[in-house]
Formats: sequence, structure tokens, C-alpha cells
Amino acid sequence: MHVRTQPIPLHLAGAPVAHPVERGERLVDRRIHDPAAERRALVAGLLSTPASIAPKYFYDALGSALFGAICALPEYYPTRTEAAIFEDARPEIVAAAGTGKQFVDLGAGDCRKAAGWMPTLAPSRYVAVDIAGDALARALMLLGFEYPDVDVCGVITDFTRGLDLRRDLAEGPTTFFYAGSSIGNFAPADAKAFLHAIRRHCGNDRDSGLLIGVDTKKDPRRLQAAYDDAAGVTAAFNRNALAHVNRVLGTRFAADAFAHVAFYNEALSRVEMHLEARIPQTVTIEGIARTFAAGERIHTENSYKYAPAEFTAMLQLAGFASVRCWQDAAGDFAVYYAA
Ligand code: AVI
Repeated sequence: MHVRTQPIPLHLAGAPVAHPVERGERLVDRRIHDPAAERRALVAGLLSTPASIAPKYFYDALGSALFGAICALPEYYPTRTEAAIFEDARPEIVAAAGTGKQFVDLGAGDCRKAAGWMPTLAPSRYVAVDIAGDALARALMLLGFEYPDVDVCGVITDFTRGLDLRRDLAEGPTTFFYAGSSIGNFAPADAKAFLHAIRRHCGNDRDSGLLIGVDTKKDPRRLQAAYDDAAGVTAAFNRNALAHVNRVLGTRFAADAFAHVAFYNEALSRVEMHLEARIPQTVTIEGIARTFAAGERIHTENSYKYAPAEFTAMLQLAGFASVRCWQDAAGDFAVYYAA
């Protein structure tokens, strides 16, 4: 594995690789840089039938801002429902998870969700993990100012390709935090493997565990609306993947020539997002002419939904012995603490 320490902003300067568990604000870059392999995978997806683009291509700077806007949409209930469950169940969650531990924030983003837990979980150490290094550096600096007594550090990595934080975690009880139902963007087999990996990181420590938010199954019309909002923000988010692909591959996809399509696939318990060619069109990809027939789709995302009993069983299969679940009154979302 290639480990690279990215240029560290002054406020994050330190010796991240040599002394990964020392106290102080640090950022370590553990991405495996293989742009050629990533390019090959992207090209292969576009040349396949059906074509696909990995969801990571949503998240350039504009896509990340659009995702922030999605989270505030009236139709997109997961973010605010999860926040409401956190608020209502906070004392019980704190009692279950315990205080003063190492807190590992998977997919930390701007670290705001984790910041909400700082006053009550009072972690001794906060480890933010995300693939977006610049955003993480900014967020950690702010958090470090807000909570000067917490040992704050960050790990830049694409943990969806495998979770290995052993070099970056301190010994002792740890609460892993994976919010926002991002687990739903894994295929179920990959979600199981990921939960297993978290369980392995907990080791034999009975005081370690996972706090995770997961979207539930519900009326397909509500799911559809959440991923195809009236203002068209999710459509812009989906189409923006094509602009990102154009920058990476030098292609000339016309985003407007593709319609945003989102629907709930009940048989597979997932919302699917696609980009559908409005008209026949040919795009040159690495010198190869790829023709899209009118109505042909590029698959961009799956978002799996789990009934609480199903997800509880997944956590147990991953090796967690005790699972607690909190839901909102309507059962729109679920938060679990598994240890
Ligand atoms: C990041 N993830 C949990 C979102 C979801 O709901 O699957 C991504 C998203 N795609 C469209 N809207 C939101």
C-alpha cells in the first residue's frame, strides 16, 4: 500500500506517519493513488452495457455543495430525521455508548454531525476519516478550536475499498460513528464486509461499538420524491457526475442531453439513480465511440433501505453481540448502537 503524507497545512503540521497516535492535530493521507486504475474502471463502466459511473464521481466541489443542499430539501427526510432521533435519544445513546472514549467518525465530511456529540460523549480522542482531504483539514481546524481538550486528528482514505485504521487508532475503547445511511450506498455483501471490518477494529473490547444511522423501507412514493425533488437539486447532483467525468477523461458528455431518473426498486430494496439519454448520442471515450440510444441509461447510484429487523440481523452476523435501535415515531429512519 502506498502511503503518502499530503502537504499539511500549518495548523495541522506534525509528524503524522511516524507518530500516528501522538497527541495534537494531525492529518494523515492513506489514499492509494492509482489514477490509471481509477481511469480504467471509469472507462470500463461507461463502455459496459448497461453503463455505470461510480457514485464517488458525484462528489467534486460542486457535487459536495449540492449534496449539502439535498440534505436540507423538504423531500429528503433522512438527514433531519436522523438528527431528530439523535436529539431525542441522546441520553440513552450516551448511556449505551459510554463517554470519554476514542470517537472515530467514518465519512466525517465537515465534522458537524460529530460535533453534535462532543459535549455529551466527551471523547478523549476524535479521529475523522474521509476521502476529501481539503474539506477535512478545514473542518478539523475548526473543531480543534472548538474543543481544545480533545485530541483531534484526521485520516484521508477511501474506506469503501476496505477499512484499515489500525495504524491510526489509539488503544482503548472506541466508538465508531457512521451516520447518514451511507451504508445504504454499499451493495449488501459489501455492507456486511464493512460491518465485519468495524467489528474487527473493536477487537475484544466490550466497551467499543458502532453508532450508525440507516434509512428504512417505506412508501415508494416518498422514497421516489426524496431522490427526485421538485426543485431539481438531486437531478443537478446526478448530472454533475457527467461534468466530473468530462474533467477526468476529457470526454464531452452533454449533461443536458441526459435526464435524471430515480425510482425505488422494491424487489431489491433500493432506490436507483440513473442518467437517461434523451436523444441518441455518441461520446468518444479514450478514442472509442460509445453510442447511447435514446432511453439508454447510465446507472449512477444505489441506496439500499433496511427494515430494522434486517439491519439488526446484519449487525449480529457481523459479530456484534448486543444491538439497540432507536426510531422516529413514523419509523422513517433508524439509529443503532451495536457492541
Ligand atoms: C450519501 N448517501 C447516503 C445519499 C443517499 O441517500 O443514498 C446520497 C444521495 N443520493 C441522492 N440523494 C442523496
